[in-house]
Amino acid sequence: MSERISDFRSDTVTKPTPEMRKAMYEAEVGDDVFGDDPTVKKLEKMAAELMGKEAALFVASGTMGNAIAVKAWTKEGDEVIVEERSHIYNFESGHMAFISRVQVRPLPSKRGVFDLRQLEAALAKKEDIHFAPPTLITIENTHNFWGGAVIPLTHFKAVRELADRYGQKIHLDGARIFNAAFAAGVEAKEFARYADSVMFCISKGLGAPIGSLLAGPSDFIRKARKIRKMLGGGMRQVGVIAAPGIVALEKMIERIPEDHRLAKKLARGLESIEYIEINSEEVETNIVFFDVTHPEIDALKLAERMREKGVLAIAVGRRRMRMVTHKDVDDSDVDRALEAISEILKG
Ligand code: TLP
Repeated sequence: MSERISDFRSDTVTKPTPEMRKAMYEAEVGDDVFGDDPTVKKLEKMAAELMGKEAALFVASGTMGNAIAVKAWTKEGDEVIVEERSHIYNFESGHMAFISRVQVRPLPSKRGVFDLRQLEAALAKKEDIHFAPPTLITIENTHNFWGGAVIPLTHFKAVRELADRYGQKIHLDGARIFNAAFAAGVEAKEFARYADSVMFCISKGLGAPIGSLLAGPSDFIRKARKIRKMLGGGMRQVGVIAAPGIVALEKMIERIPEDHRLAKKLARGLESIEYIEINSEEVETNIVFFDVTHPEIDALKLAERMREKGVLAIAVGRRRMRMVTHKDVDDSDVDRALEAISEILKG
């Protein structure tokens, strides 16, 4: 096993910068359940402003932010419309059933973009006695399991129009909203304005160690704060973990295009390796999915052999792999990964 590790498993693996560690050390703190932590308040205010919303709430994780949002917008027995590959539906341990007791209706999509006729058909059933009433639509941007795809603003606008026509709320899973914003050449709040609430993560491409922010109208955030408390997420001197989040929002957003450049480079390199199937044109942000078509080496085996060479990636299926770029990998890590993969598949 090699000493140096090139870790492409996720952008969640990023370590806090020295500036973040210093901010943690120096953070002014107070009891946040009493509303006394000035550092948390500052982070929440910054988050609300960035998303163009009235208020925001600091939560432990993206999953917690999404779970609280669903709980706050729905009542048990409601239906929540999600995209079939979405994180909130597939990778959050079923909190919608467990915590909110709602029914989930997954709809297919083209790279995260709903067929609007299908979406309208799902909403139009609302008055029928047979059906669970839909009350919430969730959208994910960028869309993780569509390979970091960017959902265009035009789609947000169209979904908003339908949501308004049928009295629905929209929650945006914006775990990587700044990646979407850079790729689309707009500000993050341009997406958020079509949603009633938005969750975004500071613990991914922005490099903070912990946490996410949930933003929305003041009364929604008041309710969300109460739900967070019920879930055991009311913490005390939280400033020590909010402080690196402030550094993340001030300093790290602007470096995100670098992750996109590296992902593109990785995708183009993979394209020229035999037994790899990928369309590098589809790589829009920092997430790279590809298929392994080797007759003897499947994705699991490839990931294992890569690990022996000090390169980490995730096999997400028998043939499918995911690699994610972030601030703690650079050009030399990408070169090394390409070399390792081509060596393994060659021989
Ligand atoms: N995604 C993680 C894994 O859970 C797959 C990753 O490595 O990509 N929404 C989206 C779109 C996400 O990608 C994630 C995390 C979350 C929500 C949840 O965030 P956390 O991990 O903070 O609970």
